[in-house]
Amino acid sequence: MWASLTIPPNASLVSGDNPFYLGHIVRGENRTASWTVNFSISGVFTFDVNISGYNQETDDFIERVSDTSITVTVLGALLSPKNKPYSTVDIPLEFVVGDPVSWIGYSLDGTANLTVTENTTLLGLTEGPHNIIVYANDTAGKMESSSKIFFTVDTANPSILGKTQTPNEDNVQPYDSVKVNVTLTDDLSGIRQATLNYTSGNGTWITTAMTNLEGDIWNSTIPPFPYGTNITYYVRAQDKAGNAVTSDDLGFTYEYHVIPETSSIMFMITLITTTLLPVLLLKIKSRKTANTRL
Ligand SMILES: [Ca+2]
Repeated sequence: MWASLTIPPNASLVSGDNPFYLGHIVRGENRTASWTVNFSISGVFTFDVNISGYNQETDDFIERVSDTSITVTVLGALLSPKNKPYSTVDIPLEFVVGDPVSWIGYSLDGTANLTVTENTTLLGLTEGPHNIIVYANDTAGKMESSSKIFFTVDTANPSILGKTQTPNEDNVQPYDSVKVNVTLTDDLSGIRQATLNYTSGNGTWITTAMTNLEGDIWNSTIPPFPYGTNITYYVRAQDKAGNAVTSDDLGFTYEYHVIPETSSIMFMITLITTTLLPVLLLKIKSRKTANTRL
């Protein structure tokens, strides 16, 4: 036996085979066909379900049509808030209703329903997570609801806790790329993005995206600059609610001066002189002592 569903206008089949194969049915047996249908408008919808197949005993073709009516109220859509973090404590409550309704209300954080007649603003929300459901009654008094929307109020800036650079500020030479790591945290919504901004003092700032290496560590690289260049840089971090802060805002100044390449050679010469000289002197002294014995 087969069951087929006539989909009414303004409705669409979401899941379920159509026609739906019910298998061989013996007398007195029940079989179930199921479909999921989506409605775009409110109204009274009639479904024609057509059952057909052959009687195995008589070989007669059997066909039955049953019509079932259901009333559907489509609330429309809850446009705001959305499932996301907000950087303000006042958030618009915006919705559209598909058809005439007798009542609209909402429940914020599970509290008792508050009646609304039009779009409004949720005022003075506390920092942290919230949820909201909007309800509507159709003219027959049947209640429909939106899905529960989860959102977060986060007005606090991210934190820039620490910075390391490689090579160190006093040891950057020409041809050295400078790797900058910073620790960025944000309690409520988390870090969305960070940039490293640097200038060689020529009036132009270069912005590069920082990469989240692991955990709270974000990284970017400043390319090599010639000897004598002064590099100034800052980090800008933005959370998922849109709050942003720079290391300058927090009073941190990041800069370095590119030293000559030979500085390292000079350093090696100094090292060799200071460590080898005592050894040479010691050897000369030892030989003199040996000569004396002869
Ligand atoms: Ca934040």
